[in-house]
Amino acid sequence: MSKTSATEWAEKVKANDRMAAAKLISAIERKEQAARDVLKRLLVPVGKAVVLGVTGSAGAGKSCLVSCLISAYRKRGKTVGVIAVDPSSPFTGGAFLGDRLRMHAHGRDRGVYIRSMASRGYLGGLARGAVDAMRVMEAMGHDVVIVETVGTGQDEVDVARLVQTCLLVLTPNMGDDIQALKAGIMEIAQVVVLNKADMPGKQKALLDLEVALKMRRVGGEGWPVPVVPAVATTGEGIDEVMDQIERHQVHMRKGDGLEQYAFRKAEKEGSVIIKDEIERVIFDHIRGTGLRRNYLDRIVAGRIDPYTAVEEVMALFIKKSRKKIKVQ
Ligand SMILES: Nc1nc2c(ncn2[C@@H]2O[C@H](COP(=O)(O)OP(=O)(O)OP(=O)(O)O)[C@@H](O)[C@H]2O)c(=O)[nH]1
Ligand SMILES: [Mg+2]
Repeated sequence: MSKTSATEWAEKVKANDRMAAAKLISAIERKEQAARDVLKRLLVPVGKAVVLGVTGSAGAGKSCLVSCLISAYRKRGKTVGVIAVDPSSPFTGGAFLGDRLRMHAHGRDRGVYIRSMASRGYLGGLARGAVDAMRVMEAMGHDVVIVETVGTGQDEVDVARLVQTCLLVLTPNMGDDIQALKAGIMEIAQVVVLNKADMPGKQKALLDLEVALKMRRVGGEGWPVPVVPAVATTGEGIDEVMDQIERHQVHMRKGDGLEQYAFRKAEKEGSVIIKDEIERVIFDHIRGTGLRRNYLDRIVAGRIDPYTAVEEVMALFIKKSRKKIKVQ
């Protein structure tokens, strides 16, 4: 792709051109070189947008909650960009989220841009796609960017680390979520929303959460993680959720908090991108040499193990490309 067209494309995204943004996110999903060319031209100042994460197990009510948050921000005159990274969603790239997700109400609002990421068929590419899509949303100039992810794997934890304020959505019957707490997802949440507070078990769940939160230092320096009961289908408790987000934003942005966030984000972005790029560069390097097939055949025949195979390929690559590293 020519430099001019990449620059033009990037300018369109920065001017909040929705078609250009949609095309770019599709190109990101297909891992096209063109996407990389445009992304390089989308430098965004950290902290301009409020960046929120909404995570929690499947069906906890994340999309309903996001829909409530959109309405609340719109009432305050803020524009909102949403990325739903949702493996259980039947919707793929470009589609507006459907009825079940209750976001269709925002479909015609020009101040709202919702995009679900096609995550099926990706292996380890989920976080990278979301990282890039977040950059696109911020570059478009939205006041608020929200990322919805199912909080089960490392990818989602990675995405949660890239946001400023992460909301963990739990429900009163938390069998699975207790596992999530153990798995460490809780450490990255700054606000816990006990959704479906209209269902039985609310009081017990609140007590359990209180105990779980007391047992560990969570949410970052000097921030006691609040638990807010809510009913995302009716909007009950959303004002309190908004207040807690606002409180955390103030807390996070004071002192060098924003700088710390920028550092954490850059570190995470870097490590997510480098894993992908190293794989790509190595495969490009050996493409057409027959080396890959040779190793695969030997692995299948049981003559070599995959660890040794990867070590050998890496060694070959590193020998060829090693130059003196100079830090600028
Ligand atoms: N009773 C009750 N039902 C709710 C509440 N919030 C959401 N639901 C219902 O729970 C179901 C799942 O809601 P979603 O918002 O799609 O949940 P999600 O976490 O986004 O689901 P995935 O994206 O598939 O992981 C829907 O049928 C909602 O109507 C709530 O507060 N109370
Ligand atoms: Mg959802």
